Amino acid sequence: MAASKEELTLLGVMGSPFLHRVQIALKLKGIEYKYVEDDLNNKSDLLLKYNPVYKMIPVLVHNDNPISESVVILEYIDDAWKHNPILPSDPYQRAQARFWAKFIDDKCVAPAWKSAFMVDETEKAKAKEELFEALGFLENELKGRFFGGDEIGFVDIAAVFIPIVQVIAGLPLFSSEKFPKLFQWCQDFHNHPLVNEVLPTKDQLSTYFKARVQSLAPKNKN
Ligand SMILES: N[C@@H](CCC(=O)N[C@@H](CS)C(=O)NCC(=O)O)C(=O)O
Repeated sequence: MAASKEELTLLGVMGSPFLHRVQIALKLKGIEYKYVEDDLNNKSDLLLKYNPVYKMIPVLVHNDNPISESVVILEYIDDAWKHNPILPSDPYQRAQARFWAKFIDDKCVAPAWKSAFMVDETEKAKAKEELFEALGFLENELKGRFFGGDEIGFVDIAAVFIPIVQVIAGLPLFSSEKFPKLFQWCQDFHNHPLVNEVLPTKDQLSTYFKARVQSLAPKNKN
């Protein structure tokens, strides 16, 4: 399937790891698109129209067909543009990649966020413990330079929040002693030229984090 660039629009907010997942996938495939920055404190009509269910970014709109949920969008991109595949071709390896991407969303994202931003020290320590348990599985899973082997793949892209928090924001989630392979992966992934091109700057990230911490503050107190 081919698409002209004016038919592809991505709604997002700079700094969001979920947005950057999609941007990395589009960059790896060399697909051009129109980027539209949204405002989560004053959501656009476009966002409400295209993602009325979750009202969340990112949303990819292809020929007026909206696709939501970053991991679903990654799979869509890989299905729609077959070159430079993100998922492996072997069915079992594909299932494994999907499993680990789901694991990252279910077990890593929230504890990482809490261990970086939670104010309550007890809750923060609890989140860190949960995060370390989860990262232990990822450390074990990392067999090559990237989760995708020699090249970046689905799981690497799903795990982009790690270098975003650890390297760009400078909020270390873990040390090289604790998870040596993951630590090295984090540097390699962040320094990958295609990835680096779409990652936010420190300033963009700090604006995003401040807004998110404020809007999620009541939830983070629990
Ligand atoms: N599971 C979603 C999560 C996306 C998400 O959390 N987006 C946040 C920004 S980072 C959002 O749009 N939040 C809307 C809100 O807080 O009202 C995905 O993978 O796309």
